[in-house]
Amino acid sequence: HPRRPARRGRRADRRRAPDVKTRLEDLAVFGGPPAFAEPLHVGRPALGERRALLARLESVFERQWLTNDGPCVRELEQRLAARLGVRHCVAVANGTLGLAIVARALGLSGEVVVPAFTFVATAHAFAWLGLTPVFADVDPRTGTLDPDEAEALVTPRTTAIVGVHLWGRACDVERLTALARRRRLALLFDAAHAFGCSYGGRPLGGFGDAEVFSFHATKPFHTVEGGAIATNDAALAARVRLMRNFGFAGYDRVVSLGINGKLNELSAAVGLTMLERFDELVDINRRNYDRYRAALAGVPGLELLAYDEGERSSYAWIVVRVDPAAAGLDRDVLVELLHAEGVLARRYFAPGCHRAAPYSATPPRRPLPVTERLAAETLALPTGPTVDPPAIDTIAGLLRLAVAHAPALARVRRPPEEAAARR
Ligand code: T4K
Repeated sequence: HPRRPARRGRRADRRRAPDVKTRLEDLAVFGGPPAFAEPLHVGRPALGERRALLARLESVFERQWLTNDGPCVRELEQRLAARLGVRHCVAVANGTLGLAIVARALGLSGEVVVPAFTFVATAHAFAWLGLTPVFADVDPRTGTLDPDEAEALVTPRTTAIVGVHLWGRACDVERLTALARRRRLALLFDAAHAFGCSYGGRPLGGFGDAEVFSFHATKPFHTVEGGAIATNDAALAARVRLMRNFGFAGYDRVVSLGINGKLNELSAAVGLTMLERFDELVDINRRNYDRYRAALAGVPGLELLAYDEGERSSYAWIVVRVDPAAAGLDRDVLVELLHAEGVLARRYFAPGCHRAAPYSATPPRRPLPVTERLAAETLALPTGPTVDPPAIDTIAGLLRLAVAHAPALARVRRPPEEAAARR
């Protein structure tokens, strides 16, 4: 198909979801106007009720107590512990630091088994401490750490197993718990995606030695930057609290190694306000997920990641797996096409961590075929309150149109660097 100039007089209306495109020549990669003039992001932050937030911020400024274990942080920790059903919840500056602090508090050394298919922060948190992340493959069905693969990587130097509740779907907690007990290893969960999700009907947060949440702005519950360490182990919680604040046990008494991992009062105020709206946001995400499911039904080669209806989920991730054999084109062609339309889909999580620096310098100890495939085939689409059902129909329509004309589109693929440079 030749490139056609954008049609005049039909600029996308910002207030109204654009029409579903039905003709190949209307696609932006072929010169048509982008479906969305205002780009749609994956991970667009939501906020709580603005007035409630401003009132909280006002009281923070009135108190002149801006950080260092202030009243908003304490209230947030209590509310989170209650919601997660855990005895201790320690708020931290971000999820990465949370993982690193808990690793230190547990005295980890040597090697830590982590899934290769995750955001790079899972590995970085341990590598930053001089530990060696050893990458294990994941279960093809859930994308989470495969317990057999994890066990095969345990050596005398291994001190911990780290599961990641990818996209809010729980790891095989039962088998990982049994493995950690059998091999006398610490068990941590990177619960960065897992706030508001459950396993066996219990909220994620209370499993293993500790679970670590991220409250980054892109998460459905957030504190702008932030995170929390959740645990039922009182001694571990006490150590983590000390380490979060330079090891201070009193006015001027330092009793352990520590770092600055504190959450500030402004962030905690955002968190308290977000909590009031969290269930409503989950309902919106659920609505969007159902709409995507209906709109993508029957498109060959596109499989929407399913959430377990028997569990609680935040439905915060809309993940599509693109099977190139059945769809006739690959994930990267769809990413290119969507970006041209103003739909800033993400290739979460590509490449696998083992292919990112500094880990790529060392070959993985075992092959990682499932990670390789998932990293090449998964695509995250926008959701949250800024994405409404008609927009979802438009996005799904683009994907449907692309797959229907796969051979013509397979040619639009460009190297990712070139595509990024054009954005
Ligand atoms: N473990 C796992 C499994 C994780 O996924 C993460 C973080 C961590 C550990 C570490 O937790 P933290 O230390 O971050 O608390 C983003 C987030 O920064 C990161 O928190 C998150 N996972 C990861 C999955 O996504 P990037 O590098 O993809 O961010 P960026 O800047 O490309 O933004 C993502 C999208 O969100 C973009 O399309 C733009 C949009 N966005 C972003 C921000 C910050 C907005 O629309 N507004 C905004 O304010 O990492």
